[in-house]
Amino acid sequence: MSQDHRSADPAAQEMLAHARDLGAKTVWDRHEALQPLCGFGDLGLCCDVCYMGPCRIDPFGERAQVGACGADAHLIVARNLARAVAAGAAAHSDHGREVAGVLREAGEDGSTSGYAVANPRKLAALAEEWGIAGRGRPPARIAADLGAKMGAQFGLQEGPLIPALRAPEEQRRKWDKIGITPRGIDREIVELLHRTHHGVESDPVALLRAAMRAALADGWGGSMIATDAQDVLFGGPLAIRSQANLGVLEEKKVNILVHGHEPVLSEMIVAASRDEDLLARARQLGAEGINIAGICCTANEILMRQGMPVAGNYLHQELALLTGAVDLMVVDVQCVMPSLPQVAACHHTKVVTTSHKAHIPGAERVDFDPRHAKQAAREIVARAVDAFARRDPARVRIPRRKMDLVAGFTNENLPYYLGGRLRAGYRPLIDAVAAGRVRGVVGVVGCNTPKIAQESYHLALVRRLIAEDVLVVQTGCSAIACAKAGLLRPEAALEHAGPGLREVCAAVGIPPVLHVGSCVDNSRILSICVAVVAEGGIGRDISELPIAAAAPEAMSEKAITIGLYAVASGIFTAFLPPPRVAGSSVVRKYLEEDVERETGGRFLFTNDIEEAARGIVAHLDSKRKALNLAPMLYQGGVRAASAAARSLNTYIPPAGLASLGCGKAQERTQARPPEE
Ligand code: MSK
Repeated sequence: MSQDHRSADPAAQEMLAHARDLGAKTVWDRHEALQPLCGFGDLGLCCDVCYMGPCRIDPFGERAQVGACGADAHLIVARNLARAVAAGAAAHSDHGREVAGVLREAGEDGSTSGYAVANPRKLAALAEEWGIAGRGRPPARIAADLGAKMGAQFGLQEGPLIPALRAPEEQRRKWDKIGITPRGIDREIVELLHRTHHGVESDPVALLRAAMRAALADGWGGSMIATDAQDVLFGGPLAIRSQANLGVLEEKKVNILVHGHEPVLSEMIVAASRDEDLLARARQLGAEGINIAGICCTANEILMRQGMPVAGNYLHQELALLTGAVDLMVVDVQCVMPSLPQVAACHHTKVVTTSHKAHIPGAERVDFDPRHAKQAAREIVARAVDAFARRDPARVRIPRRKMDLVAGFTNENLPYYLGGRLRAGYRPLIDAVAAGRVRGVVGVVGCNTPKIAQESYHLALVRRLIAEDVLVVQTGCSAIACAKAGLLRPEAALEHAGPGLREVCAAVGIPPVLHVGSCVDNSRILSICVAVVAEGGIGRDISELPIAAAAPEAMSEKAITIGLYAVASGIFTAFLPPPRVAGSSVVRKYLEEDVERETGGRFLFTNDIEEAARGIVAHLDSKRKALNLAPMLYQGGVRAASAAARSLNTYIPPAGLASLGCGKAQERTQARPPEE
């Protein structure tokens, strides 16, 4: 049976067919077994905040219109969304806190095993920004002070976060006006959760503003701190070549997959895999070497800085284990499926958890303490080498699919790639936008979900945008999707880009799709916006720029938080599938319309990728018009891309969402939540 309704990636399709032969269950099987999904939950209309319920609101007005406490549909939907935002912000920000702690310890007394300052230039720039004495002091001491000060931002009770002061003045004025200037990250998350407790905040719009404040504390706080601290510890990325897809697994080598999010672990495993004694042991057991590849955002972290290959994104995590070629998968936090040990049991593969925050029954355990990082990393690599000896070569099946890519772009290095060493800056890009060669810049980010054929929306949207002369910047699993499809190669400009974007990419030698990192590195996209505003010429504020964002296959609470901080930062954001907001006209109207008057940004919620693409292009054109920029130089070359987008539009929305018109193409038929 064809698997193309599950994934657009031929490697995934091959492994899904193999999964059936092995009798293995994957996320797609589990998702199908859950159909039909709960219609109340899908609409956001189920409330389990207190123990009088769970209460469910009838979207058709025939039965209960309020919960036991009196909360109506709008409050329930807003509360559910706010709780998702708090969880998403907590995940990113806790990651930032960990890295800030490692940075502090790396400098304090040298007790942190194996970590040191790799990027003194960025450290010096940050020290100046954060008010830390730098001149004449050893980098380690500066790092210790910076790490301590970054850590203190999490508990900051009053006053704006230091990194949030990077936002353009006009944007900060808007935040002040509606009271969403972010304070300490922990404080914002705790306050938001307090306000969602039974009997506290009863105004859905006030709650959504509080959610924006917590989201801003993530984007301009926790995530930005994570990115900065990681760059200091592990080095600022530079454009780098690598490869992506399951074909990066090597038949004759020990294969270790690193999966999760925090590079504190994965960087050390890469280092341990180069230790001569471990390599010698691998050779003794018949392996030709040790191959490290990544899944999800850990993949992005070691790709950006070390050029390590990427095995896949979120929906690839189980498929990679089914190859029988993975000797060990080591995971830390976030986006790690609890099913991994069961899938790994099809072969000899070990799954190892490492974080004190994340245990998986059935997995092996190596406690990872950054103070003894190298020791733990060596232990993990040694276990993988031993597992290789138990691999059955006859059961190995690696899809022969891998694709070249270029990654490693950042807000710091992009000016050099655009303008060269002597003319570094965003001016060439700004001039290209002003002259109508480039329509605008769009960040396409986020996850995969079994609700949508894997990658189909990412690829349809990105191909469509670059054909419309839009420069695309990417993070997370979306970047991996485009990497696997070849869109991160410079040649992709010749194959897919519109004529204006093609000229610019050819002139400066960049791909039309720029990979800027992991989920926390969405902060790099904010920083690019800040730099473009500062350089001047196409808008005095983020909301005036011809830019937009999209999360075409969103799955996690983090994605919702990222979307909300993008909107709060003045960015038009297409979000598919929509979060659970369809049950409240008030919540949808605020997030899709009214919020634009307050922050300059807004959401487009839709299930239709073609509608998202049209909305984004129309938004860019409206911003160009408002700025009085030149008309686009070339208007052709987009029809084929549009047709490709339509052919990949395979998402079938749940009945509940369809009924309330969430997305354009749905009909008001067969739309009832399941009977009680
Ligand atoms: S890993 S949050 S599935 S992008 Fe950052 Fe991918 Fe989404 Fe996780």
